[in-house]
Amino acid sequence: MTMKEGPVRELDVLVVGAGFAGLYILHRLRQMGLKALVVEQAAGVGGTWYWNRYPGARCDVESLEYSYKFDHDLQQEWTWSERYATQPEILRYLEHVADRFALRPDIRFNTRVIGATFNEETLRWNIGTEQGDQFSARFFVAATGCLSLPNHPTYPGQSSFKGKVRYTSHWPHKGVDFTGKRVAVIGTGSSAIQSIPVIADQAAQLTVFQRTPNFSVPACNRPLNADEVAKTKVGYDHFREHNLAQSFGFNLTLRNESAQEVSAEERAKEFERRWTQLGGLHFLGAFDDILLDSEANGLAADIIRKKIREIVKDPRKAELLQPTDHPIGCKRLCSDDGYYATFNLPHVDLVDLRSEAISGIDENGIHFGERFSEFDEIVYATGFDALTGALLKMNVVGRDGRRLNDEWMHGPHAYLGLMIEGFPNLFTITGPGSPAVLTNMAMAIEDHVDWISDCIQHVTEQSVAAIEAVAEPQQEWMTHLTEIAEATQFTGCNSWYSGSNVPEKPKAFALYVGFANYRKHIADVARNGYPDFCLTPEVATA
Ligand code: NA7
Repeated sequence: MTMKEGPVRELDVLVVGAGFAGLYILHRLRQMGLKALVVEQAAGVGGTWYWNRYPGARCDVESLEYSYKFDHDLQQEWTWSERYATQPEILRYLEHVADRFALRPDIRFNTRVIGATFNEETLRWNIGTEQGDQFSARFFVAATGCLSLPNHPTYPGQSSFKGKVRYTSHWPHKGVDFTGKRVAVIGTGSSAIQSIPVIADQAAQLTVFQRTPNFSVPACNRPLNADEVAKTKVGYDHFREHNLAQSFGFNLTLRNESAQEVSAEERAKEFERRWTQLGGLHFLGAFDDILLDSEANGLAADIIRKKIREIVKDPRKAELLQPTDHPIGCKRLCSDDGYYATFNLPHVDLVDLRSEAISGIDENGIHFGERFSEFDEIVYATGFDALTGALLKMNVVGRDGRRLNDEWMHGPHAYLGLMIEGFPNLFTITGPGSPAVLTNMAMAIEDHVDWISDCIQHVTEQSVAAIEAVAEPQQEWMTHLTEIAEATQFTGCNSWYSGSNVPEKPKAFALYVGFANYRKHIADVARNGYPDFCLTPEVATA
């Protein structure tokens, strides 16, 4: 990036992103008396919850868990209305947090970072924005989110389409009324599975274009009653500690037994309880080997395949909806509200893109296989360039002119998912190399923010000018992480977890499986004074 001439604003810390991560770290840094600024490309706070406003959007982690714990009063004052919060409610919560802690004056909205270069003489980051701002910051924090850069497929003739084009990841703020419309939805991941039943309610005709059938379980969402909320609030600290000690940082209601060691009746009973009462991700907690052992995984997958056959009346659709090419949980398990039953509606159709690929889009509709259908609206629910996409979009250049995009050409390498060798004083919140999306993100973010803030405090107190990850421990960390992942079911499919949903992106699974072990490990690293990091002392001035 060529920096424009003009005034440079000096900061202690520049943070990119005003979602869960950016808001909390801004609060922490200000408490530490540092001069910090958040730069956010959206017009408001919320991160992923600002953009993903598609109908039916909800979090798949329970609302009492998917919220900050750092402030006792905030935790006590805020009351969630449903077991799984909707996007509008989560966004209201984050707006409330921004106001409650008066964060907005230190957030620069509608501003996108397009370049960040480490200056080896000053040991500071020079950061430039599309809007022409220039910053010089001692620390640079990427709170850019794991699911922020959309993945949009391209088709011949796409731009000639005369109808409306929608993206679940950038949904219009005023909503969309599909009443009487002929609608195409491309994709069958979480966003599609949540929005399809709602769109089908309105549309005159809905055609779902499916590349890979997905596993989905009823969310079993419901309003929260005052008693259960009060009970959780009374013991909130204990509730949080218990959940943080779980492998994924939230309560999966894990049954500590193998799926293969119980009787067929007992197994069926447990799965049925998960399907009808606990719902969503809790299905994976039915037995403790579902995500570890392919036989156990197959038993869980068979239940869902059977459910699909029972629910979907048309045998052709029921067959097409069967997920058969990947283990359950390998792609993130979807939580739905009537997804499979939607295909019983006479105006809802399903197209299998593996046998009838989209060959082009013209002004009136979509050509697929030997067929053509007219549409008024096309909805792309095609996911994200996850985990690395937003980071790499910032054109980050570290020591010795090393470009992050080159360093990660074959997949991301980072130490603890917090720092990257060659990029001093750059911190990533829930970056590749950490458990990130394999957790309750709200808790993973808080842990990382606390770790990073404490690290900044430590190096400042020790008169350290720069802290950097070191190549060998970083390599060992990535090897360790891969060994753990390969002993699970997570590496057995094409998913956004491994980048294989995006054409040309290197396939690499860079998530640490095991949140409880991970957080203990990073806490030990901090407690032991950051061994395995390279600390450059400040040069004394006369
Ligand atoms: P996902 O889960 O990545 O789903 C995207 C869907 O779009 C998935 O079914 C993809 O099929 C499909 N897709 C992607 N590219 C194409 C093309 N080119 N043609 C047809 N279909 C395509 O993203 P979501 O937004 O639904 O959910 C992301 C996460 O957000 C979710 O897990 C929650 O944690 C919240 P594929 O499976 O790749 O064959």
